[in-house]
Amino acid sequence: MNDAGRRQWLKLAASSVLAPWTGACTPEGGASRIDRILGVGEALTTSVHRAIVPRSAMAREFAPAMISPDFRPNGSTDPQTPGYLEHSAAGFEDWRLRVEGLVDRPLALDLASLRAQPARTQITRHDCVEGWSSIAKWSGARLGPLLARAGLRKDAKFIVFHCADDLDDSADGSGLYYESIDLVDAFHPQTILAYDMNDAPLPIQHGAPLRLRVERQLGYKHAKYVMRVEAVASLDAFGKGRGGYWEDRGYDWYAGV
Ligand SMILES: Nc1nc2c(c(=O)[nH]1)N[C@H]1C(S)=C(S)[C@@H](COP(=O)(O)O)O[C@H]1N2
Ligand SMILES: [Mo]
Repeated sequence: MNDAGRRQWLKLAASSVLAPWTGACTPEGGASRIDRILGVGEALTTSVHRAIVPRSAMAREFAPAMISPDFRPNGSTDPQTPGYLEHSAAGFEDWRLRVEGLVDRPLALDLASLRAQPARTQITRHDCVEGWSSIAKWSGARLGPLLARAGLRKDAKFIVFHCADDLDDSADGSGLYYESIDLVDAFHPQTILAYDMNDAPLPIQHGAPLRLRVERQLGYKHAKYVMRVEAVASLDAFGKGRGGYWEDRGYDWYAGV
């Protein structure tokens, strides 16, 4: 396809696929993944998604009345690793978020310092790959300014989130949840490390004391129980090298909604 042709196609795709897709999606539970509509493999899905929905676009935000009365907890809801149990028993008083890897100034921030960072509050819909959705209000530190404060280096390409929960109760840490995003998502204004849910401190079942919100992607990207944020040049060194706990077990790394 030549350039004019591609532009034509994108216009067509945007008007025939995207318009009804964004306009008609029900507030809860609607099939909103463009790749589901197109029904194609990951490589094409990712490029099509990125081509017709600019990655800088904002995820839809909702009115307070739309907040789900019972937001469904999923995956780990009560981590049992010894370090986590100590922190939760102490009300996360000595807990610190570490920001490290390819940064000039590694950080170790307690919750009070995180609350003093540039923040954002947003009411968004969480879409789980299993087919359910819930809406909540999230407040947290914006990831972009945090990385800038840490002096993110030019060779950093991905941000890895290391979590406290081990889904396999593994002895060697191979079952620890982790996730990763690229810098486009890391610096997106709606990408936050959330400490509040619906105006109250994040409950344990939803990821206390801190969880990622990366609103342009599916639920499993939203790492709960985040202990450490690591800037890296490659994802090869983690798990099976696919960029996340579920990715290592077959899920797509880019999970656009
Ligand atoms: N650390 C960690 N993060 C996680 C999970 C998990 O099991 N452990 N599950 C993921 C999945 S599949 C979903 S749908 C959401 C669920 O978030 P919720 O419990 O707030 O609904 O968290 C995601 N983040
Ligand atoms: Mo999920």
